[in-house]
Amino acid sequence: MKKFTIPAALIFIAFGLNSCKKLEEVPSDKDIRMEWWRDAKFGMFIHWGLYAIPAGEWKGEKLEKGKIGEWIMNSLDIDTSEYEKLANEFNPFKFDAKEWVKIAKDAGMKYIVITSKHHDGFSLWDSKVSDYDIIDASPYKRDILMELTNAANEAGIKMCFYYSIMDWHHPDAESPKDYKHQNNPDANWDNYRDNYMIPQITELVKKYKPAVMWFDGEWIPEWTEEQGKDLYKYLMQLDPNLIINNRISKAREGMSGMNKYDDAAGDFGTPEQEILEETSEFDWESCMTMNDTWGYRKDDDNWKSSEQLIENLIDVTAKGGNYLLNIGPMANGEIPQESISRLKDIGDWVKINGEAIYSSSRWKPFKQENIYFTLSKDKKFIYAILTENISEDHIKINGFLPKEDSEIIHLSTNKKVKWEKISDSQFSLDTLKIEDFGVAQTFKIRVN
Ligand code: FHN
Repeated sequence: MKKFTIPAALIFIAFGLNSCKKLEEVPSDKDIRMEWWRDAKFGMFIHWGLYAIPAGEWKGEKLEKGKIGEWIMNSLDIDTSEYEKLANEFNPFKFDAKEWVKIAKDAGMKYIVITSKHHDGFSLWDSKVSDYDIIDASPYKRDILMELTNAANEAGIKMCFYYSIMDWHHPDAESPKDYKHQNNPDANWDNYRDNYMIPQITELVKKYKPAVMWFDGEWIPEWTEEQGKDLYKYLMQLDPNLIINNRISKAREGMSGMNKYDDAAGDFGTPEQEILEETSEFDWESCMTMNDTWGYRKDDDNWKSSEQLIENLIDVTAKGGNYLLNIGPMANGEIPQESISRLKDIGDWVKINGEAIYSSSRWKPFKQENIYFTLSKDKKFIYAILTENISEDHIKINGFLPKEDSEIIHLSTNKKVKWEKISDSQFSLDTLKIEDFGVAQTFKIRVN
């Protein structure tokens, strides 16, 4: 229901006046704030909104191959007055928050980030400053964000919200200089920001207490680093435990997602559809689709294999990042079967090998030929994750030695593995000639 929350806007403006100073936080405080996130490693991204209805096709016209479903309004140049009618049809009668959370949990995901509002401007909760939301504009009239938050809390999964700064629906954010389907030359960005966007974000943080606010759509010229810093500072006052991605600022370096300058607002970098080549000192999370689209497209069948997704998780973890893997549910509330089956495969792998992933940190080097390494939180174990079977019965590992007289355990079989010192920095390890190799095999090596 629409009701302006002026106080939130005023608080934000007040911060804005004396802002630009970076939020003062000592590194150890940041370490405490980030601890659960760094341990989590694996999360579910959910892109869900009105765009799931056209699912890549508008009045018989199909999106080109490779175009993403949630951008249909822009890609097919659909007028706001036409697109917004989709809200009358949004009735996901098969949506089951507990089921979604269970699918994420069984896959080994520790947090969920859902699009509370994507670029199309439609909100998945009952926003007090908007009529363009699930309660006021759709026949469904259920607070999707609250149902997911409750289910996630119950399951011990952290609930997080994506929020698009750019908004193709609000008249004051609809400047034609940004996109051709926008048509308000008198758009008043400050009005949108202070009386709509900030109150919406405030509602989300206060009412649902998300663990992460995941911003996007920051590249438009109306948004500046200064506004990003103001918003970061404001949100940290609202909830000092909140974690915020770097897209609150202007520092993101294209799809590689890391910051192109220092002192930008935000806690972690956001490579998109990419995995960093090397590790980074700055926290990062690689977000990725399972096929080519974020929002559901009925004709997108370019699915990555389960093997590829598991190897991505290993690769990201070994390089010290998090992996945020996307699903694009259908308009009726169902998750595509192709996504469910891949998540099940990943879940099966992490059930056995998860201790090499969760709470681990990176080991240098993170990889030696086809062996990835991670280090346990207590630094007692190095995990060697072999991603390709080898014909020999042993592998040589360089750079460290197992603790004297210790045992190496093969996680899939729980068998003890023979090892032999070759030199002060090299040993060989019996790979057991694994017949049913699967995607990757983990060896747990005691080092301290
Ligand atoms: O434009 C969006 C896109 O639709 C999707 O939400 C991705 C996810 O990271 N981010 C944007 C582009 O950077």
